[in-house]
Amino acid sequence: MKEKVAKKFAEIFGEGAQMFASPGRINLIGEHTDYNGGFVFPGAVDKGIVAAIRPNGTDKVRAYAFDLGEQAEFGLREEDKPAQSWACYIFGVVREMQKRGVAVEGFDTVFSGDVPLGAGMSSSAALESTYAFALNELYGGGAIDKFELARVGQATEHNYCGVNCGIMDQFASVFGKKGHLMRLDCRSMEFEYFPFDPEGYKLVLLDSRVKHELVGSPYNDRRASCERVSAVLGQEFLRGATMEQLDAVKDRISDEDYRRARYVIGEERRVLDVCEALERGDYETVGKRMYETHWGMSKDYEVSCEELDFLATVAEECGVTGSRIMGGGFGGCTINLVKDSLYDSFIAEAKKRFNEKYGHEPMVYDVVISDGSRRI
Ligand code: GAF
Repeated sequence: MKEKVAKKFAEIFGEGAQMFASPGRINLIGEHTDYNGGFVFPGAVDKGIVAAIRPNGTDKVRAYAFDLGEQAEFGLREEDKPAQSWACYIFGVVREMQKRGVAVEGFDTVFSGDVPLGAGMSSSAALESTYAFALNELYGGGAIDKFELARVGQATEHNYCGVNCGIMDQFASVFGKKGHLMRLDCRSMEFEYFPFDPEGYKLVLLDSRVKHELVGSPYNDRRASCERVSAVLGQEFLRGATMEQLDAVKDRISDEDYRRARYVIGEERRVLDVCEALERGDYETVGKRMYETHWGMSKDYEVSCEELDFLATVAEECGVTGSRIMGGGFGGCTINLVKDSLYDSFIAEAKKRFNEKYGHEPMVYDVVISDGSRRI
């Protein structure tokens, strides 16, 4: 990708670009817990965004999205928000860096990516992290720390893209480390790297290639449910709440909000269980918790869909150790923890049965845990 992007930049804008990259992410477990102040357990992957960038001496950004074949031009002030949604990510990062005192000036840029879109692997966080990292290097003397760079991406989503996301995706993209997952406490922001190389197992993603755009903004609605329940419990976050506390306020909240909170409280426990299980090499427990997460996300949190429930069911029937929907939901991938010996037969069976039912095969991505944002 680097050569391709550099070549395109030279063609459109000339020589002298600097190159940056940031990855997408997987998440082993801990879904919809980040904005509840809870734990997440992501890792960066070997798929991401690569950008070429060079200051152009004007007060305009000229950006070319290689994969779309589209160009956008926009200014650096709040009122200059571009029309194209992809360009809003770059614009948002520019604005958020400025708010943090970085004197961003006009630049030319070309970017390309290989994070599958709509797969729940955070292509948008990869894009944000790439530009946050690059602008920090080019205009900020590298002074903004990595957590703040992750917050720049998150604030971009909130303020310029309409998604009230948590910090997991941008954190994973910026902090990723080859061969390691990261357990992040989204309340204290403390985190730990966990070496991850389960002997005898593989992590593989099955991408249903469906994206269900639900009416309105379902992600923000889920977050709002959690915030309503926290308020009734008198807590800042759902993190730390118990099932007993939730049951005690059951008649003061809607049934829907009750089920949302029940999922989140259960998920907090599952992440910690998985970390403990990993430390003793107990992959059976890891896998069990993954299935529990899947069905919690499907029945209580209601962010799954028929196709992903089907993939998780096929996995279970094939004897796969763990399988669940990954990411925000409403389509995308399952993440599967599969014994090496089962891998080939599971993939063949899942492809065949999914194709019979939905008329296309899922895409298969082997997970390679890789490094975070960097200059390349
Ligand atoms: C999306 C969001 F961007 C994350 O912050 C996180 O909430 C995730 O959904 C669900 O765990 O990827």
